[in-house]
Amino acid sequence: MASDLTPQQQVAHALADGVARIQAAASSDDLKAVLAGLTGKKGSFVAIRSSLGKVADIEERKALGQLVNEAMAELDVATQARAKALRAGEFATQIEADRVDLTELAMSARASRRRGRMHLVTQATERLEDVFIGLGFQIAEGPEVETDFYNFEALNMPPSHPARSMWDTLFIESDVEGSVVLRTHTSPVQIRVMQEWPPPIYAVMPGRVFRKETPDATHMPVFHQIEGLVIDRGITFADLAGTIESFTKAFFGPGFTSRLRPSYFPFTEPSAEFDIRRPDGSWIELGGCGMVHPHVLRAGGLDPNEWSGFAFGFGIDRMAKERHGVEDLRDMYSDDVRFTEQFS
Ligand code: FA5
Repeated sequence: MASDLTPQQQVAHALADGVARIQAAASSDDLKAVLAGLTGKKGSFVAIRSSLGKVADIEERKALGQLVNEAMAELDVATQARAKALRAGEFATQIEADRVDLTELAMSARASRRRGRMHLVTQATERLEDVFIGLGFQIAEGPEVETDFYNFEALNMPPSHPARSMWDTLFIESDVEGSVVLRTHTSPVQIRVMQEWPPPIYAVMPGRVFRKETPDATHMPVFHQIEGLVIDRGITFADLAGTIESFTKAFFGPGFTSRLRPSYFPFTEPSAEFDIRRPDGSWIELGGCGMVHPHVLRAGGLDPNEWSGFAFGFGIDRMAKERHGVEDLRDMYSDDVRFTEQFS
């Protein structure tokens, strides 16, 4: 500070200098540094304040103190104004930096043409539904958590019936132990449909089923079935065989044929296993079928003397596997989009 200036001039000089530096601050951080310089230990105002002690006249000292305080207040106002302006500018810069150009995104998505694909089982289910709707069937659905009654008892498997062990059942905790299960097959939906729909019935019932099984190339603990149920007057085994053959050709293509092998299911009599023959001559089992057992018709509220019918249950996952030549069922559940993208 030049010593030839009066104290008043020193204050005015420091104030003008401070305001100029505040206004020149280029960022909030810069402003903080400028303030520290002005009001810190080495700042001009600290020097002025300490020199006040040397002013002998009390009134003059008071007036000078007042002047310094006013100058500090002015500096404060200038600081607030500059800080506000800087914040607004910095906010605008931040917004600009964070801006996402959606038109650019949309254009790059279009350019790479990356589109999702439906899961193979979903594709197969929709195709199965289309084929059966084409054959005159309707679609029905039932719950995945079932009672023992629908999953077993109404399907001609009373408690302790040995056929219950054909399915490794997963139980849900309930008041009556063992009375609630994760359905082991879609056959319980047969009973629900018979109870709700007046015959004649031509229905397919796709859905997820659960079994306590270790996954391997052809088995999953959670998989999908499509149940079929036809109830009408005078339905015979020939209708069942004809329906399955028409379905095989419609779903897999003209190079495929089907065969029925005698088998056992408690809810159908007679019962059969349904295999398809691939164009290379090999066979694969896809499901079970048969004529609906009279006990099952009764559990569904129908008179076996008036109505007869057939039912079938196919594994959808295995159908998808066959249709697309997938080696291992577990690959279909790998959740790897590169796998799904191979099939459309
Ligand atoms: C049944 O579940 C009977 N409810 C089918 C039925 C319905 C018979 C109506 C008669 C009348 P099964 O347990 O065989 O049957 O299973 C049917 C099909 O589901 C099998 O042929 C197979 O294609 C498929 N499947 C069975 N277990 C698995 C599994 N762990 N993983 C994937 N698919 C399976």
